[in-house]
Amino acid sequence: MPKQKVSSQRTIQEGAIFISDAHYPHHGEAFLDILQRLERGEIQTPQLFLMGDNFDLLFGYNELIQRYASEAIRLLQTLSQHLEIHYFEGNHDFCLAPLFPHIHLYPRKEQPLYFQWNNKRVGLSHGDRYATGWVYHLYSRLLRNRRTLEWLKPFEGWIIPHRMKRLAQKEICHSFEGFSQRVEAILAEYEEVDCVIEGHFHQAKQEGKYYSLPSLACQGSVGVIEEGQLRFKVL
Ligand SMILES: [Mn+2]
Repeated sequence: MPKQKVSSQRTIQEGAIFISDAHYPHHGEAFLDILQRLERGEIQTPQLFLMGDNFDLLFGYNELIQRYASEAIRLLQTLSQHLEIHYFEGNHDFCLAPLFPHIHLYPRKEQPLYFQWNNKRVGLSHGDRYATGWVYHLYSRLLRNRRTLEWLKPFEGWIIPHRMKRLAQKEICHSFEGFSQRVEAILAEYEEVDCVIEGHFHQAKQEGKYYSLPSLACQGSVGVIEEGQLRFKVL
């Protein structure tokens, strides 16, 4: 099947839903629940934005890792055949192209993307790209590489269950000291934007033109475009 066309030339539409940092399958069932309700038609939207870290650990070129979230993966594969889905890969979910041929996937190195929203220019990315050091950049590039993932495969029976167990126990919901300064540094990286929408920080707050999306795992809420506003709400 040919890749679904972006119907709207990178335009954010009324009713669009932004889900970020669900960290599924750990930290609750809300992500799977929303996908199931979308499939049953109980939740309707013209567009779904998955803003990264929706899975606590998921990457392509590996079958074992998919077993931890097989139903959510299957639902996304089915939904994406008729629903416009944009997926900004995060630091926990990357190299997803082999899994989701019908989703518009944006790896870290392609972020940010710029979308139109009413007459505004909006910068979007997962949020781990800016104001981080070179060690993190190098680590990210090495890990998000097909060869690295294939090279790790013989060790997967040990590495993946161990990582999953550690991640399940990790405390992921924190308040952020000095968040305003961080926001200033991030905004400086975007070109001529009216606003920026990111996940990653789990803050569920707006600071000027910067929206830090709620984490579905932490606040239990998502972003929804209602009456031209980005609102945070529980679905
Ligand atoms: Mn993240």
